[in-house]
Amino acid sequence: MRTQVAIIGGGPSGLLLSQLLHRKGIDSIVLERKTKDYVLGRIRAGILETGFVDLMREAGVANRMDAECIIHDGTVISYGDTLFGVDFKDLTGSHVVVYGQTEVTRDLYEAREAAGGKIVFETEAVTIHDADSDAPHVTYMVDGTEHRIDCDFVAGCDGFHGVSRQTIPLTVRREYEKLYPFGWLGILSQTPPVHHELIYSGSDRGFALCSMRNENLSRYYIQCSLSDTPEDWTDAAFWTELKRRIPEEYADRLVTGPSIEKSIAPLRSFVTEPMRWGRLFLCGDAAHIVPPTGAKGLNTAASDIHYLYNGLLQYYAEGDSEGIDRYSEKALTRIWKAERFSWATTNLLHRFPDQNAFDLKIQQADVDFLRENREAQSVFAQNYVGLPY
Ligand code: RFL
Ligand code: PHB
Repeated sequence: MRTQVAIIGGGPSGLLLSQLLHRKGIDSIVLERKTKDYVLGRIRAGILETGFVDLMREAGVANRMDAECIIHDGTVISYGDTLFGVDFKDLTGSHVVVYGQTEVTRDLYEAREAAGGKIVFETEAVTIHDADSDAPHVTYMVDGTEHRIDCDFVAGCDGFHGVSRQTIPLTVRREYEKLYPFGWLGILSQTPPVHHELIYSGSDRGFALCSMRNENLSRYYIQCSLSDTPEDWTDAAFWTELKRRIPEEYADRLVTGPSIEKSIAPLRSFVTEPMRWGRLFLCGDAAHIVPPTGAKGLNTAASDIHYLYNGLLQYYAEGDSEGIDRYSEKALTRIWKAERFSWATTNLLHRFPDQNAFDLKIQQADVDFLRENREAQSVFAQNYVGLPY
């Protein structure tokens, strides 16, 4: 088989790239290790920056999102007895939207299938060959048979545990990582959200987040121990702990119900450099991970796709490789700022096992400064709604 761009990974990064390229007449094949149902069953991000929304529009897949998404003009931050709102609209003129990653992925799959796009599921042993030459190719197995795709470029959109990043030799690759000594336990429940905005709450029992997917679907998280498993937490124990970590006025009106999904994610900051090796480009979680506190995971994936898509367009339409040559540099410049914001917001609101009384006073002072200072709120809001591409 031959295609212009071989895309490893059928998550949001890979599908979005494939759909954008298709609209410009550039051919791609997506290889996905799992089944479509498995990919759609993963409950992950819920907050989209306007840059992501614009890309979905450019990809021609925004109709349902435009009809069903919820615009958020601000958020609530709470820390101990301190409670305040950050007004994104007032501070930046912009906003974010609530539309789940599951829905984004579903819309992208529907569009690719409607356009006859080639997506191969349940691929095994995907291997990228000769990425540092002018003629790369990818081999993979399905049902015990080996297949080969010859291509111009390979987009590594295969997430943190994929093969693409590992293809870049260790002599070239440099990795930066920070692990946090806790995870997030998340549940999804068919209950109305406790508040019309998200509530980010630091408490002496640890962090909690009240989020949502729609007016009758809530997503809540609590900071948990890395050794915890979802089975350790009954729904009742989760609700009790959540109520202890959020301001009383919200705890009193929280509507609880059975969880329809419960999972734990460890928190990690990670960046690999460079994001390009020859004709292989890394995008999204394959290249970088942020702790979810800043809602930046999926949004940084989208900015990578923006840079790569425009670079490939420039290459195919004008024969100019400037965009793809500068892909890694452009993507990383934006990513490191999202890494900084996600790290800082995590530090601001979580309890760390080794925090002493001094550290807690500093945390409170940081929160107080943010509450009192419009410029500080403006910096927070600019980062939250998304820095320009
Ligand atoms: P994905 O979504 O991981 O998709 C990668 C796809 O590649 C496939 N794959 C392979 N396919 C073929 N061959 C191989 N060898 C392959 N290896 C892997 C995988 O099956 C998968 O389908 O990466 P992508 O597209 O870059 O998208 C990134 C986002 O998914 C990610 O940044 C966010 O979901 C991060 N994230 C969250 N972000 C937020 O902003 N808010 C959240 O609440 C939030 N929760 C989460 C998250 C990430 C999680 N992970 C990765 C463990 C919760 C979790 C549990
Ligand atoms: C979510 O709704 O899943 C969500 C929202 C905001 C975050 C992280 C996760 O910062």
